[in-house]
Amino acid sequence: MRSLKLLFVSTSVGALGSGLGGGVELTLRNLAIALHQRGHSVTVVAPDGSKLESFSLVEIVGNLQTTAQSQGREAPITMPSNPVIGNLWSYVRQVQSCYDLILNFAYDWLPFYLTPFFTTPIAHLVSMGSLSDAMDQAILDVADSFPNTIAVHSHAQAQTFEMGFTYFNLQNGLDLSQYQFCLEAGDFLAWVGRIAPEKGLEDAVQAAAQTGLPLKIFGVIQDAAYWQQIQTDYPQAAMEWMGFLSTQELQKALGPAQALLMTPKWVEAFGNVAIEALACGVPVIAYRRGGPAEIIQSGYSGWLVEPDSVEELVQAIHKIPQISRTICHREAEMHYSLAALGDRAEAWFKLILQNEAID
Ligand code: HBI
Repeated sequence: MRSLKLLFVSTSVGALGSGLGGGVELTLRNLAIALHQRGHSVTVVAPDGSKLESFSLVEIVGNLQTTAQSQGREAPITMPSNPVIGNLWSYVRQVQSCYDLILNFAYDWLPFYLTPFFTTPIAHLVSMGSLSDAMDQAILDVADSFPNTIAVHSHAQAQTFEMGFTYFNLQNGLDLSQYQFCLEAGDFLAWVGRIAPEKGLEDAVQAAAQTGLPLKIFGVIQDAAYWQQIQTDYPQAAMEWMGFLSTQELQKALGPAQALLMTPKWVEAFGNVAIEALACGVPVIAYRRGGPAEIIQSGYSGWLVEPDSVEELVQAIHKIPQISRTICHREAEMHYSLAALGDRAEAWFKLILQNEAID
């Protein structure tokens, strides 16, 4: 495939490196690295204050968007005065002819609405499941008019958009060179994620307590009241909050875990923490729900259990010795490396640009 000139347009809820952009920041960086490694040129345009090592970054001023997941299904389409999302796409329109393909990472109405007005093709990586009727319709309109230009991270995420549309399942990927394979297991269980109700931490605490294994908890305390309630409800549980660690520190502390517990109450679009655990050789025990259920092969790289069943979590914890940590590590290498992500991204771009000579 010939070298493409790619323009990445970042999420609109925060500057890159601020953490406000959540999983999308990691995805954007990993995709840029994967595609750069294959000889494509990547330019990133993002809100003012963004940081992204070793890529040309264009910073755009303006007021950030309100996070889509904090709105309701009937939420109207809104933008603040001097919206950064509007300024981002005004810049993109001016420079579009310098690029072969534009990749949108924002979960906002404007980029989807503007798609037919652009001459350079726009590919959209949808970062979350269905959240509002307005966004569903905007995504559907683009999927209908521009086949293959919508990508998601899992089939489960795509299925949350009831109306159904053709999509490309990009899944996700990590820079595995940052994760150390840890063959010997220690004597604790792990849980990683934002400490918030949709992540179901209370189930992991109950399950761990029933097995007598301590639970190490990693992640930002997003909902302090929720965290306080868990400590009040389960005073006997051997659990320890390890803080919100950098990738380097997280993988070091996570490596010796007997297993990672994933207890999502909502449909996780993907579940990056599942592939971080596999990369370290840590089996994953997860509810059969959302992205993690498409990453973990039950009995092979971990165990998938009936959603919301603490009892089945406990049974799976007793079956951890049946899982090979070497196989967990190899699963990450095979499907979730930057090379694997780059393969999928190129296949997606080929589908979009198939009418143009890019081979
Ligand atoms: N909300 N309005 C809006 N726009 C985004 O781009 C967006 C968001 N919420 C979350 C989000 N992006 C990212 O954190 C994804 O990683 C989920």
